[in-house]
This record gives sequence, structure tokens and C-alpha cells, in this order.
Amino acid sequence: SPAASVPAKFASGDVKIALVRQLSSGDYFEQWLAGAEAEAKALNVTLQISSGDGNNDKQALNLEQAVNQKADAIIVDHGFAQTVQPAIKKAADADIPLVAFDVDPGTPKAVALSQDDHQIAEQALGALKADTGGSGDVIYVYVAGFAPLDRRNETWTKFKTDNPGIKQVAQIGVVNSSTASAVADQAKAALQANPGTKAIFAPYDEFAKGATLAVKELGLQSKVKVYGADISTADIGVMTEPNSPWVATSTTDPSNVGRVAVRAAALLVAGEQVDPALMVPPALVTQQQLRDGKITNITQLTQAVPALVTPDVAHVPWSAS
Ligand code: SR1
Repeated sequence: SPAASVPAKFASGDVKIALVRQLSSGDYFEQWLAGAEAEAKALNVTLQISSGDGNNDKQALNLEQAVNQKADAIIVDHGFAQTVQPAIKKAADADIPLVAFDVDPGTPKAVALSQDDHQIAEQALGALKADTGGSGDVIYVYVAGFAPLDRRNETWTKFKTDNPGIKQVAQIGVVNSSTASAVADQAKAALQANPGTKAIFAPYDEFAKGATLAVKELGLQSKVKVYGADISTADIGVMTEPNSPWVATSTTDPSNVGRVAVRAAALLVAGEQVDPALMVPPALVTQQQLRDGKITNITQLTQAVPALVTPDVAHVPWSAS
């Protein structure tokens, strides 16, 4: 069928979407932004980007500002419910369309976008179970309060109940501007305190990179394997290094998720219907698969796993992308 005509406000380049981020450093957030920017360009939308850089009060102020400036739509990218929900309510009261990625908006007027975090944890833990036979000491990396990590934690909690042979011997975790190196320090201490550890469940790529570094620095690659989440070209390099302990990750294509967020916001600006809960499915990516397929970057990965690109999630009828 012929493509729908471009709404006038988009054709004239008058659409402004505020992107209000909690975090911006690290591979995941950089790729996500690149996807959001590419989609904004394709849709002739101006993206007004701010980041709290981990400062929740700053993110809340940035969000207040986006509401006061009457952006055509707002995307809230991560954040803690208690710091962003008051301003999200103001946006809803002012009828400003809003997409909340990885944070509970607290109002049904906003579109809630997430990755399927339960599936992310299930896929990574499925690999861990297959490799360990369902028993052994495991170090877990987690920080409470981040919605995606909290959902993955629900799956981990159930997994431990369902697999009594799996013993969590330590919980570590930090999210800051140098997450990977902070987690590496913590993981080294946890590994030294728990010499029987067989696996580290680290469901965020900065966690997995830190865990991998710790295992390598202690020379434990043959004993301890890492099961992570997310992927980037740099992560593919880490996973496929000779003797790398990072053997599996469950992931979306982060740049695809950024694209989906902008498409959903654009649809709302155009008055189109959008599913109130959008979810992007992940795929399990293993070290073996990357090596066998000679995959060295994200472009090659999305060619090998086309399901990582989801053009039908928040499809924009007037756009070719
Ligand atoms: C600190 S939260 C990090 C997570 O946000 C996104 O959901 C990514 O998948 C990442 O793991």
C-alpha cells in the first residue's frame, strides 16, 4: 500500500522532542542515543537532549524545563520513579505526549517502553544453567532502583528458588560514571573471598565488562564464566578475545531501542495510536556464535540476527525507515 503522507508539522521541520536522560556514559547509552538521533533525522524532528549524568535532581530539573518549554513530546530515558514522576504528571496534565523508557511513568497517559527484561535474565541464566548443570557458587551483580535491573532481579530471585543447587555467594554492584572498573574491583574481592565461584551473573554490559576484567586479572578464566546483558562492538571484542570468560549475553540492539523511542514519540505527536506498553524482545548471543560467525561488530551481528531490528514496533506509516 502507498506510504501515508507526511504530517505537515513534520514536513515543515517544526517538531521538537525533548530527550531527558538519567545516564549517558557507557556503550549502551551511547548506542541508544545514536539510534535516537538517526531516527530523529529520518523523521525531520529536532531532538533536544539533556542528561542528568547520574544526578537525579538534575534529571528532574531538566524534565521540568522540557515541560515548561512545551516540547511537542518528551522521552524520559531511565530515571528513578520518585524523581521523575512528579514532572511526568505535569506533562500529562499539560497533554504533552510522553514516552518513558526503562522507568515507570506512574500514569497510563504515558507510553511505557522497555526491553523484555525478564526474558533478558531468563536467556542469560539459561546459558548459565546449561554450562553449570544447575549447581554451583555464583556472584551476582545488581544495583536496586533501576527498573530494568529490578525486573532482571525478579527473574534471578525466581531462578534461585527453582534451582536450589545454585548458591549466590556474593552480591556486588555499583552504577556510576566508571561502572566497569568499579565492578571489576568489587568482583576481584568477591572472587578472592569465594574461591569456589563458577559463574558471575552480570546483567548489564558495564557489569559484565567489569566482571570479565576481574576474572582475567586473577587468571581464573578456566574456572569462572560471565553471563551478561547488552552488547556493543567493544563488547563483542571483549567476548571474543582468546580465553575470554564472558561466554553469553542476552541483548537487544541498543540503537534500535533508541529508534523505537523516537518513533513512538513521533506517532504521539501526530495523534496516532501507540500501544501503551511497548516491549523490545532480546536475543541470546553467545561467544561461540560470535566466533563461529566471525562477527566483530554490531552491523554484522544485526545481519546475523535480524530479529534485533524491530521496524514493526512503533511503526511510523509515513516513514521509510
Ligand atoms: C543502569 S541500567 C542499565 C540497563 O539499562 C538498559 O536497560 C540496558 O539494557 C542496561 O543493561
